Amino acid sequence: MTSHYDHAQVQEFWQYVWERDDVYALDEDATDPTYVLGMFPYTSGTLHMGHIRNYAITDAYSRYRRMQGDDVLHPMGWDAFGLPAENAAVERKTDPESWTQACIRRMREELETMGFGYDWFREITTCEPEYYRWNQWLFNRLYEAGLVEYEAATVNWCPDCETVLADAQVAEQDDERVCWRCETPVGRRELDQWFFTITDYAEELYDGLDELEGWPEGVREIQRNWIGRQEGARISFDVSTDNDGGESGDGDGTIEVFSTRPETIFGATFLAVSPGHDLAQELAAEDDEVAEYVATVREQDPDEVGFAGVETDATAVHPLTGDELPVYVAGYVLEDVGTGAVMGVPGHNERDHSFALEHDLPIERVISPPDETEREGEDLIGEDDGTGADHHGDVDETAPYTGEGVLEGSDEYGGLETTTARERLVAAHDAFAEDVTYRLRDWLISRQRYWGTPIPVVHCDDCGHVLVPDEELPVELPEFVQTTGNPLDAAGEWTETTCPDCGGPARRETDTMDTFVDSSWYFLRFLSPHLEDAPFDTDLADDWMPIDVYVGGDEHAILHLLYTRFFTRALADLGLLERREPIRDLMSQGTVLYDGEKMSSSKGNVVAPEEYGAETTRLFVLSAAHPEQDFEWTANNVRGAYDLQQSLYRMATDFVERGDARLERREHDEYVAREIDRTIAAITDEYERFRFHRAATEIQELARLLRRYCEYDRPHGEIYRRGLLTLAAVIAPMAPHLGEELWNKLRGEGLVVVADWPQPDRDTSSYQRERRLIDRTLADVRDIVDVAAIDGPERVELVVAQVWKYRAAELVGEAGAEDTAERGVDVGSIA
Ligand code: ANZ
Ligand code: ZN
Repeated sequence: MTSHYDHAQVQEFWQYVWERDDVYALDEDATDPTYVLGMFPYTSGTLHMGHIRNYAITDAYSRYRRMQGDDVLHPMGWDAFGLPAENAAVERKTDPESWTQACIRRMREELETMGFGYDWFREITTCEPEYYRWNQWLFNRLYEAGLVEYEAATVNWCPDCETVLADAQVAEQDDERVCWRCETPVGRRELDQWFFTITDYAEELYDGLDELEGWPEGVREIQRNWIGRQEGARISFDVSTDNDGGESGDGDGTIEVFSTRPETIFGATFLAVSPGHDLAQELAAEDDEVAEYVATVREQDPDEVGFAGVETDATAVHPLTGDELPVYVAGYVLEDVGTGAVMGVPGHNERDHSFALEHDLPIERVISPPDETEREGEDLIGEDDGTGADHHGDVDETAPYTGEGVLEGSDEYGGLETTTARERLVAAHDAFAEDVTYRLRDWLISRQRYWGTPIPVVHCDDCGHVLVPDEELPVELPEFVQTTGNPLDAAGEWTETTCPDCGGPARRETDTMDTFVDSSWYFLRFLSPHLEDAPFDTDLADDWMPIDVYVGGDEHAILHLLYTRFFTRALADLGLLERREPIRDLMSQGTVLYDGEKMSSSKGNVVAPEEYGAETTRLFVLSAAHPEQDFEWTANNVRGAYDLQQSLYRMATDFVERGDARLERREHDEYVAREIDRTIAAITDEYERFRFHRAATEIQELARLLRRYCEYDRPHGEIYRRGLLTLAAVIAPMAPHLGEELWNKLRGEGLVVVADWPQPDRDTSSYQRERRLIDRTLADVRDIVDVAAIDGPERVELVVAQVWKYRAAELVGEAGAEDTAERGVDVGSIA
């Protein structure tokens, strides 16, 4: 009698059958399929444990939904462009295309070995022209909609390789930033770069987060912080740039600053504009010192800028006091934040304070902490430093006070709370306008690399930059050549082209797109993967979107998940989509740990899944913890998953081969029948909530019960068979090969993958309650036995009394019963 489950053979057989019967293909006429998606993998060569866990989750859930009768969309594809492939190719003396395709072959085989059920007809690969042409087509649409900008931006530059370096290509060496290739210190350079103006959507993207109820609050909060909504006001200052006798010194006008604390205005002692501000440019044209400073800052690393700056000939007029304030150009003021200009309030802002110290500017306190105002006559400045500095106005080197409080030395606003003063000032003065700004920056999509989507633009001396017309797409990548800089710059023939507008000679854009562009809309391509005249089918998208469940690592909380939201909204505004949010439920899976560290190939601690067989790995990763929890990979627990399979297989084999069953009913049969129904109800509930680990526990318990059932007496044939079939069905989403094998043994026909999800034969709600009561009683008994063993029998009476009181309270207050059941009795505190 062979009752050993030979996983390799079983896996291969059922994988063949699933493919033959095309069981994962989605019916094209489905009206509203359940869309279950795992973040598609970057084609790095092999799957790691994070991938396996990710895809085990989506696979189990999609199989469960299919058995519940849903149409299910569960596709897979490859995030195939990117710098690592270019590096790998250079290292292995091949080209990125061959390397990537080899990775895809290997990874696809691994996915198939694991038995993940994908609709492979929908497979997409982002590095193939039939995919990336749509990146280019979408670029054109975004461009036409005004969402693309071409602007100078500062980039890392290696003077030796004469190339732009991505941040990831800049290495840290003895506190210096050096080129990863030649170790030359890296400089900065201004280059024209392509941007998507995601900032146009900042407000929407921020507000929309409130409605994403199916997203973890943590991810929403990370996005909120990233978008960085700031309420405040714009304040206008009259500025005069008249310098004595200057010929072109008639550039009078106003500067607007943005401040989150407009009520600190009485403490403003200077104005500062960023080196990129119009006023700085204007002044630089006349003032060598300013020009020199502007030029140095531009070449500096952001962390070198510090609080240097240059005073200009311009002066600003304080809108409330009429005082004249000096105007500086300062690198700490960022060009693309707020208005690119600030009022300097050194008494209450850290950066302004540092600047004031460096340039000997007055530091004034105009806000005091709420509790200090009462203490009449006391020194109100800063944390008391014992210098005895008196009332505001004096230079004081203590830290600025950045909190809320009460205004002082602020004319008629003195004595008001900061929040009140803020509102009144903004309402009362024309120079103030309420404003909201966002910290979010535009999305720089230019990469000076080869392995990405060519940006579909041509540069013409006469016409400027011109879009490549849709009918000429895709602009395909030329053959790969290995050079120091961007291989596309070296592709002479490829770069030379003609201008689509005037027909004159022109140069192709050699920047490629950030690979995050590829992943910003791939979930839409899965709907109609072979469509030839559009990136996706709008009608289908309206029917099938959103993604019902999206599972992936939380390292994507910002970039990827923000870009997908941006793209979806932009596409909706282009009329290509109705929905404005792409993802209903989001799940961030936890990390798989090994000896306390993240299991990763870079740490060399990845346990290759094939070592254990697909089923063991799948069962283990799902049963170890809730999908959102981290867990430790341990040989023991892996063994547990393996043993469960063997045991279920043996039970089914023994039953089928011996058929040693009873026909007439006995008393205890009813209990077993009820337990089967109860288990079905409980497991259904766990699957609905992604609690595969608890479903696995239920499975184990039912299996144990059925084994005892057989040991006690010959089992009732029908009941026992129903128990085994139930196990086959409910384990199938997690362990599909085993599920098929058991199903087939017991029924001799049909596939569990397309079977109906089991239903209880009766109302199980009362069994659930009974079961909980039994569990609790058992737990109590166990605790009491422990106490007896440790503290001796004399404590038992006390503990029993406490437990009784606790349970009685629970029965009375029904509402809290569920929680307390999970917490159990803390015997430690009782004893
Ligand atoms: C005056 C002021 C007084 C400010 C005060 C703050 C406190 P945080 O600091 O992150 O909350 N700001 C505005 N535009 C800027 C730019 N382009 N570059 C650098 N800093 C800029 O951000 C809000 C504050 O950042 C703004 O409010 C402004 O300084 C500064 F007691 O204005 B505040
Ligand atoms: Zn032209």
